[in-house]
Amino acid sequence: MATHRIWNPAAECMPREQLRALQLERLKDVVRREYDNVPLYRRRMDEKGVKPEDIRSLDDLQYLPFMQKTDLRDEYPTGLFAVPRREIVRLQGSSGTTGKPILAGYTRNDLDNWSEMMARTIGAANATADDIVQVAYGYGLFTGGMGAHQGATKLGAMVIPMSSGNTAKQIMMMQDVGTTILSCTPSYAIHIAETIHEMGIPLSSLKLRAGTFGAEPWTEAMRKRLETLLNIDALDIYGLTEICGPGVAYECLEKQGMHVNEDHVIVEIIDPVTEKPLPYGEKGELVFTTITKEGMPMLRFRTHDLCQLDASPCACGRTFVRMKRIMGRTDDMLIIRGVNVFPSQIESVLVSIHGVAPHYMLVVDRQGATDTLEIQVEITEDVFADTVGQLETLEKQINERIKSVVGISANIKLVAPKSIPRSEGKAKRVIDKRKL
Ligand code: DLL
Repeated sequence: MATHRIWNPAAECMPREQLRALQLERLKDVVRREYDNVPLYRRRMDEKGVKPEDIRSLDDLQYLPFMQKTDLRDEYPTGLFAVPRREIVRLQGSSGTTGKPILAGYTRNDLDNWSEMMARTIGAANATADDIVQVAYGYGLFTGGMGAHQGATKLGAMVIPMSSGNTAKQIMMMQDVGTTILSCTPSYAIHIAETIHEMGIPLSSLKLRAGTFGAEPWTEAMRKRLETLLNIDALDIYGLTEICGPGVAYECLEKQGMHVNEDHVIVEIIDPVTEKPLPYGEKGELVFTTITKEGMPMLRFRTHDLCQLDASPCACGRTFVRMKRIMGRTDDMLIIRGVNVFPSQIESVLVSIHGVAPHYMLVVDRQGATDTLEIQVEITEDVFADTVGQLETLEKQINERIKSVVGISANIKLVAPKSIPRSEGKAKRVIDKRKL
């Protein structure tokens, strides 16, 4: 039996009755703020004939309109902010469905709450001020680096803000400084672990004991592999930019699903087709409502992540409902090397380049622990006759444009006109060969 250290027992182990009362009070408040301050919400609620005062119980949540990633794109950059610009102290972001990122704004209170949510997350690995947390999530607009950094700082742990990449240096720091907790994507953790073994570094020279891994789908088999290769507890953590970033839900050492930080967010599962709420235990799409956010609150944000909720009590003593591993997505978003990629983004780049036909195929694979992306691009008849040098230049140009818009580099393979299979129904544009 694992022993459980709990960062904030008053919140994390709150009796459910009390938690629900708190959620209702906070929900009423956020709905009022959204209605008063964000034109899109007011319009949507008016269209549905719902007023803030109609929210009298948690069940009334179902009468509120949904929000989608496309709303963030349409209201880009700041149309969903619910407070004056000068109260926003931070922007974070992630890729949207087109070339523009989606942006989230945080007030000072939002940053405090996010840090708290992440302190609970890293704290669930039994972390304390005695720990050394190496953050190998990317820093920048992506929420992984900053989120883990702030949470570990709030815990009082010592943070090594490595960001991702430079694996040899990551390993050197682990050895020299005595990192106890590694925070990065699971695929990068596997890459680090395999490199440690390839370099012949004995595990006894490391002090690692846990990892908080997320931002992309992974499996129990990957957990076992990480735990064996590194001799650690590998914990799943979940979040998304629109809600706060990482820290929405986190696993405890029971490893039986991720506790949702329910005093800050309300989680629902809906049927993605009928959009009706489903009871706990059924598989459906996760929907989140932020109840403490000030800068850019979200009511009923549709994540497109497929999951199941589990309301049974957990042996750790936390009372927050748990979500199982993410089981897939209802849309075509891919996560490649931790970056969210929509085929539509790639298409928008391709159609803007002369000599390229709007026919392409994305082939995603995994070499070792690293995702690879090959883009097969059909060229037009006139360009087909070009010299090898000209075609190489075209490949380079496509790769650079993809890199700047999508954020990852790809292997561009130009193919002859009419060689990509045409489909009569929904075009199949992605072959994902990764076997997680
Ligand atoms: O990935 C935030 C994050 C950073 C979470 C670090 C965990 C650790 P976005 O870039 O907005 O935010 O991507 C959010 O990533 O809707 C899921 O599809 C996927 N995702 C995040 N965590 C997990 C996980 C961050 N543990 C999108 N398992 C989400 C599976 C995950 N998928």
